[in-house]
Amino acid sequence: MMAAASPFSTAYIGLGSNLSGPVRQLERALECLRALSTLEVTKVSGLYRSAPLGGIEQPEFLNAVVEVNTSLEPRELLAELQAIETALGRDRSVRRWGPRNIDLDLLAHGRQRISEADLEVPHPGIAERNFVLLPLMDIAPELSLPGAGRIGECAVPAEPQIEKISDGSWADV
Ligand code: A4P
Ligand code: MG
Repeated sequence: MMAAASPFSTAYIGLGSNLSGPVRQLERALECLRALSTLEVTKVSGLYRSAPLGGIEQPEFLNAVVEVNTSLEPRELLAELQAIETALGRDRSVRRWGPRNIDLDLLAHGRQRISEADLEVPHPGIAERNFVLLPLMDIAPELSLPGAGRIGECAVPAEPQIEKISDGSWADV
Protein backbone atom coordinates (compact mmCIF):
# COMPACT_ATOMS: atom_id res chain seq x y z
CA MET A 1 0.00 0.00 0.00
CA MET A 2 1.27 3.50 -0.80
CA ALA A 3 1.98 5.76 2.15
CA ALA A 4 -0.39 8.72 2.39
CA ALA A 5 1.14 11.96 1.09
CA SER A 6 2.27 14.21 3.92
CA PRO A 7 -0.07 17.17 4.43
CA PHE A 8 3.00 19.31 5.13
CA SER A 9 5.30 21.03 2.65
CA THR A 10 8.58 22.85 3.03
CA ALA A 11 8.29 26.36 1.63
CA TYR A 12 10.67 29.33 1.38
CA ILE A 13 9.67 32.95 1.85
CA GLY A 14 11.74 35.96 0.81
CA LEU A 15 11.50 39.07 3.00
CA GLY A 16 12.52 42.55 1.87
CA SER A 17 12.24 46.08 3.25
CA ASN A 18 13.69 49.49 2.49
CA LEU A 19 11.43 51.85 4.49
CA SER A 20 10.41 52.64 8.07
CA GLY A 21 13.24 50.86 9.91
CA PRO A 22 13.89 47.80 7.76
CA VAL A 23 15.31 45.58 10.55
CA ARG A 24 12.24 46.16 12.69
CA GLN A 25 9.98 45.55 9.67
CA LEU A 26 11.59 42.17 8.98
CA GLU A 27 11.39 41.27 12.68
CA ARG A 28 7.69 42.14 12.77
CA ALA A 29 7.03 40.06 9.65
CA LEU A 30 8.84 37.12 11.25
CA GLU A 31 6.75 37.53 14.42
CA CYS A 32 3.58 37.46 12.29
CA LEU A 33 4.73 34.29 10.53
CA ARG A 34 5.57 32.63 13.85
CA ALA A 35 2.08 33.52 15.13
CA LEU A 36 0.35 31.50 12.38
CA SER A 37 -0.92 28.11 13.51
CA THR A 38 -0.79 26.78 9.95
CA LEU A 39 2.98 26.94 9.64
CA GLU A 40 6.15 26.53 11.61
CA VAL A 41 9.23 28.64 10.90
CA THR A 42 12.03 26.07 10.74
CA LYS A 43 15.03 28.15 9.54
CA VAL A 44 15.96 31.83 9.39
CA SER A 45 18.76 33.16 7.18
CA GLY A 46 21.18 35.95 7.96
CA LEU A 47 20.29 39.56 7.10
CA TYR A 48 21.67 41.07 3.90
CA ARG A 49 21.93 44.73 2.96
CA SER A 50 22.00 45.57 -0.74
CA ALA A 51 21.70 48.39 -3.22
CA PRO A 52 18.26 48.59 -4.88
CA LEU A 53 17.91 46.52 -8.03
CA GLY A 54 15.80 47.89 -10.84
CA GLY A 55 16.88 51.44 -11.64
CA ILE A 56 14.48 53.31 -9.32
CA GLU A 57 16.27 55.70 -6.94
CA GLN A 58 15.31 54.46 -3.48
CA PRO A 59 16.92 53.50 -0.14
CA GLU A 60 19.02 50.35 0.20
CA PHE A 61 17.21 47.12 1.02
CA LEU A 62 17.44 44.58 3.81
CA ASN A 63 16.59 41.03 2.74
CA ALA A 64 16.34 37.62 4.36
CA VAL A 65 14.78 34.22 3.64
CA VAL A 66 12.94 31.88 5.99
CA GLU A 67 12.03 28.22 5.66
CA VAL A 68 8.62 27.09 6.87
CA ASN A 69 6.87 23.77 7.26
CA THR A 70 3.24 24.30 6.36
CA SER A 71 -0.11 22.66 5.78
CA LEU A 72 -1.14 25.58 3.53
CA GLU A 73 -1.33 25.25 -0.23
CA PRO A 74 0.67 27.86 -2.22
CA ARG A 75 -2.31 30.11 -2.88
CA GLU A 76 -3.37 29.98 0.78
CA LEU A 77 0.16 30.80 1.87
CA LEU A 78 0.35 33.74 -0.57
CA ALA A 79 -2.90 35.07 0.91
CA GLU A 80 -1.37 34.89 4.41
CA LEU A 81 1.76 36.71 3.20
CA GLN A 82 -0.35 39.46 1.63
CA ALA A 83 -2.42 39.73 4.84
CA ILE A 84 0.81 40.22 6.81
CA GLU A 85 1.99 42.89 4.33
CA THR A 86 -1.32 44.69 4.82
CA ALA A 87 -1.22 44.31 8.62
CA LEU A 88 2.25 45.86 8.63
CA GLY A 89 0.90 48.82 6.70
CA ARG A 90 2.27 48.23 3.22
CA ASP A 91 1.19 50.99 0.88
CA ARG A 92 0.03 49.22 -2.27
CA SER A 93 -0.40 52.47 -4.20
CA VAL A 94 3.39 52.66 -4.57
CA ARG A 95 4.45 51.56 -8.02
CA ARG A 96 5.79 48.10 -8.66
CA TRP A 97 9.48 47.75 -7.79
CA GLY A 98 9.25 50.97 -5.74
CA PRO A 99 10.10 51.41 -2.04
CA ARG A 100 8.14 49.33 0.47
CA ASN A 101 8.19 48.74 4.22
CA ILE A 102 7.64 45.04 3.68
CA ASP A 103 7.62 42.64 0.73
CA LEU A 104 6.98 38.94 1.23
CA ASP A 105 7.51 36.69 -1.76
CA LEU A 106 6.73 32.99 -1.95
CA LEU A 107 9.99 31.64 -3.38
CA ALA A 108 9.23 27.93 -3.46
CA HIS A 109 6.68 25.45 -2.14
CA GLY A 110 7.74 21.80 -2.08
CA ARG A 111 8.08 20.50 -5.64
CA GLN A 112 5.16 22.57 -6.92
CA ARG A 113 5.36 24.47 -10.20
CA ILE A 114 2.72 27.11 -10.77
CA SER A 115 2.66 29.56 -13.65
CA GLU A 116 -0.36 31.82 -13.37
CA ALA A 117 -0.85 35.57 -13.68
CA ASP A 118 -1.04 36.16 -9.94
CA LEU A 119 1.19 33.34 -8.72
CA GLU A 120 4.43 32.00 -10.09
CA VAL A 121 6.22 29.28 -8.12
CA PRO A 122 9.18 28.90 -7.90
CA HIS A 123 9.47 32.70 -7.91
CA PRO A 124 11.16 33.73 -11.17
CA GLY A 125 14.53 35.37 -10.80
CA ILE A 126 15.73 33.55 -7.67
CA ALA A 127 19.03 32.73 -9.40
CA GLU A 128 19.42 36.27 -10.78
CA ARG A 129 19.04 38.02 -7.42
CA ASN A 130 21.93 37.79 -5.01
CA PHE A 131 19.73 39.18 -2.22
CA VAL A 132 17.53 36.06 -2.56
CA LEU A 133 20.20 33.52 -3.49
CA LEU A 134 22.67 34.29 -0.68
CA PRO A 135 20.14 34.04 2.17
CA LEU A 136 18.69 30.91 0.54
CA MET A 137 22.18 29.39 0.38
CA ASP A 138 22.49 30.07 4.14
CA ILE A 139 19.56 27.82 5.00
CA ALA A 140 18.98 25.52 2.01
CA PRO A 141 22.12 24.83 -0.05
CA GLU A 142 20.80 21.33 -0.87
CA LEU A 143 17.51 22.65 -2.26
CA SER A 144 17.06 21.94 -5.94
CA LEU A 145 14.65 24.15 -7.88
CA PRO A 146 13.33 23.80 -11.38
CA GLY A 147 14.95 26.57 -13.38
CA ALA A 148 17.75 27.21 -10.90
CA GLY A 149 19.21 23.76 -10.15
CA ARG A 150 20.91 23.07 -6.82
CA ILE A 151 20.96 26.30 -4.83
CA GLY A 152 24.41 25.69 -3.34
CA GLU A 153 25.87 25.40 -6.84
CA CYS A 154 24.32 28.55 -8.35
CA ALA A 155 26.70 31.30 -9.41
CA VAL A 156 26.04 34.37 -7.27
CA PRO A 157 25.44 37.52 -9.36
CA ALA A 158 27.94 40.31 -8.62
CA GLU A 159 25.25 43.03 -8.73
CA PRO A 160 23.68 44.70 -6.84
CA GLN A 161 26.32 45.39 -4.17
CA ILE A 162 25.52 43.24 -1.16
CA GLU A 163 26.79 42.74 2.38
CA LYS A 164 25.81 40.25 5.09
CA ILE A 165 25.12 42.20 8.26
CA SER A 166 24.06 39.47 10.71
CA ASP A 167 23.56 35.76 11.14
CA GLY A 168 20.18 34.05 11.59
CA SER A 169 19.58 35.54 15.04
CA TRP A 170 19.32 39.13 13.68
CA ALA A 171 20.27 40.08 17.24
CA ASP A 172 23.26 42.34 16.76
CA VAL A 173 21.82 44.68 14.16
N1 A4P B 1 3.02 37.13 -7.49
C1 A4P B 1 3.23 36.17 -8.44
N2 A4P B 1 4.00 35.20 -7.97
C2 A4P B 1 4.31 35.53 -6.69
C3 A4P B 1 5.07 34.87 -5.68
N3 A4P B 1 5.72 33.69 -5.91
N4 A4P B 1 5.18 35.47 -4.45
C4 A4P B 1 2.19 38.31 -7.68
C5 A4P B 1 4.56 36.68 -4.22
N5 A4P B 1 3.79 37.35 -5.15
C6 A4P B 1 3.67 36.77 -6.36
O1 A4P B 1 3.55 41.64 -6.03
C7 A4P B 1 2.91 41.81 -7.26
C8 A4P B 1 2.12 40.54 -7.59
O2 A4P B 1 3.00 39.46 -7.76
C9 A4P B 1 1.17 40.08 -6.49
O3 A4P B 1 -0.10 40.61 -6.67
C10 A4P B 1 1.18 38.57 -6.59
O4 A4P B 1 -0.08 38.07 -7.01
P1 A4P B 1 3.62 42.81 -5.01
O5 A4P B 1 4.35 42.32 -3.81
O6 A4P B 1 2.29 43.41 -4.82
O7 A4P B 1 4.47 43.90 -5.84
P2 A4P B 1 6.02 44.07 -5.90
O8 A4P B 1 6.67 43.53 -4.66
O9 A4P B 1 6.33 45.48 -6.26
O10 A4P B 1 6.39 43.16 -7.11
P3 A4P B 1 7.39 42.03 -7.06
O11 A4P B 1 7.35 41.36 -8.39
O12 A4P B 1 7.25 41.16 -5.83
O13 A4P B 1 8.68 42.88 -6.91
P4 A4P B 1 10.02 42.25 -6.58
O14 A4P B 1 10.37 41.38 -7.72
O15 A4P B 1 10.00 41.68 -5.23
O16 A4P B 1 10.93 43.50 -6.67
N6 A4P B 1 16.33 45.41 -4.67
C11 A4P B 1 16.92 44.82 -3.60
N7 A4P B 1 18.23 44.98 -3.35
N8 A4P B 1 16.18 44.02 -2.76
C12 A4P B 1 14.82 43.81 -2.97
O17 A4P B 1 14.18 43.09 -2.19
N9 A4P B 1 12.89 44.24 -4.37
C13 A4P B 1 12.33 44.81 -5.43
C14 A4P B 1 10.90 44.51 -5.71
C15 A4P B 1 13.07 45.69 -6.34
N10 A4P B 1 14.47 45.83 -6.00
C16 A4P B 1 15.02 45.23 -4.93
C17 A4P B 1 14.21 44.41 -4.10
MG1 MG C 1 6.35 41.20 -3.85
